[in-house]
Amino acid sequence: MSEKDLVEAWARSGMRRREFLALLGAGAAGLLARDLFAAEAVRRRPNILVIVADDLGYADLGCQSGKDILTPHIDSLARNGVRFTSGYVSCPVCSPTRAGLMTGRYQERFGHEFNPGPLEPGTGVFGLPLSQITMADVLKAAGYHTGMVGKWHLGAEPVYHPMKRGFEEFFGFLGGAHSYLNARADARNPILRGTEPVDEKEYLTDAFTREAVAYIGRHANEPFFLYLTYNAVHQPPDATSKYLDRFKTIADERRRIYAAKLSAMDDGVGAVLAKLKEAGAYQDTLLFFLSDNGGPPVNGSSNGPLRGFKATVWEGGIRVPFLVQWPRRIKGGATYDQPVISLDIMPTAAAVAGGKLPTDRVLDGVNLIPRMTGRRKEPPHPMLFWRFGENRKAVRAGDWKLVQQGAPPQLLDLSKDTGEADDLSAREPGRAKQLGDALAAWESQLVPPLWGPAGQARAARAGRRQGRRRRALEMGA
Ligand SMILES: [Ca+2]
Repeated sequence: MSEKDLVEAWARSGMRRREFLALLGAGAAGLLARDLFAAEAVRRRPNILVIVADDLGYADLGCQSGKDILTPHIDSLARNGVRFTSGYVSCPVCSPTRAGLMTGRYQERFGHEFNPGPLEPGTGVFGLPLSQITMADVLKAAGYHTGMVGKWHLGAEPVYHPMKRGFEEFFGFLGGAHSYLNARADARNPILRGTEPVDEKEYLTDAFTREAVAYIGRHANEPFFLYLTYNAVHQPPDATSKYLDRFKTIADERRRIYAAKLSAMDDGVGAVLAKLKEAGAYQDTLLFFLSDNGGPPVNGSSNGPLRGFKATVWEGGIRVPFLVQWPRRIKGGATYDQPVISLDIMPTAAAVAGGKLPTDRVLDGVNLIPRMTGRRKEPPHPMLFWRFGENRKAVRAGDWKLVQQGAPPQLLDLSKDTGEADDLSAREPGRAKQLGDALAAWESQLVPPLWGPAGQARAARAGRRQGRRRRALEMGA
């Protein structure tokens, strides 16, 4: 029996694959059918596209109840995918969240607790420790092409470059922020193609979109992983008239510039989706969209009903827009209310890619696909934890959350108190203690931070550069 005959016989049978294989048994035809089905499964593995926005508020997208900024393309991800209403990141600031996302692990397990601070290549030893296996490592090993466009913020030294951490292509910058209008404004933090500085002329958000679209064009015929990390809508407040002119009705200047920056990113997501469709890859792309932390007051963002903002462990710092679509497999237009976290992205991607996750270390994320299809009903995470220094810690278990934000712990019932206004710790001391004990047990698994908060790091740089460099390299090796 030829391959063609076998496929036609299966199509005529109307059977499930498993039934068809059972009918064929262990003979030559059965073996051939097994090989064919396995090969097709490999060929049809979805592309993986992770789009990270920077400092985007919880309530600024149309699909998140935003009113004054139209975001039709990002909203389409909610319409055609799943919107997670309690989607969290593992830190309220940029770099640690990205370290967790890239590894599927609470970043405090390996000391990546704080931002590296202002970028100073040649002086900093900060970076995602080399002991850590990245999502790009795993997907590359599974046969995916791996590319990155955008902000890295996981180390500026050559040893931490994205192309040393599993990515085969890179276009973007290594630091934590960048001018959108003048690529040469920051000579120490250039726009790079691979490792070479380029003289970028376009508005940076548009440039990242251009590069992402080109990447998809180059790699649509193989399974690919694209990590597209816009620095929009992070500071500085740079926007062009093309986008500003859309928001003449917004009187507040800060909000108007923010709207323009967000609108540029929304156009970018639209261009990426259009390219996926043009390349015939739209149905078979698993796409994540999220912000790396909550909106900060300085950029004009809004976290809506949530308390707090970037750099706090109130909901406004850690609960973010979190959208996932996979048209081939996941029914669109759904919302999912159980808490999930950015740490889930790597295990989910590895599961659909047939990638091998490391087994010699604790992973904290879980595969979200069975939750999205409804096959598994239990909450993905009985508890979620946060630590951002000694004064900012939190734990969420079901609807309950214990928050220690520079003050004695407060106990909150998120089912009734989205805005975290009503401290119930005096009324429910037993529950508060239980959550506090769980937090302490989790903390006992963590290591001390590899570096301090940015201000301390700057001070330390002057006096203890050599010692710290040795220590960080030792711990990272
Ligand atoms: Ca950020």
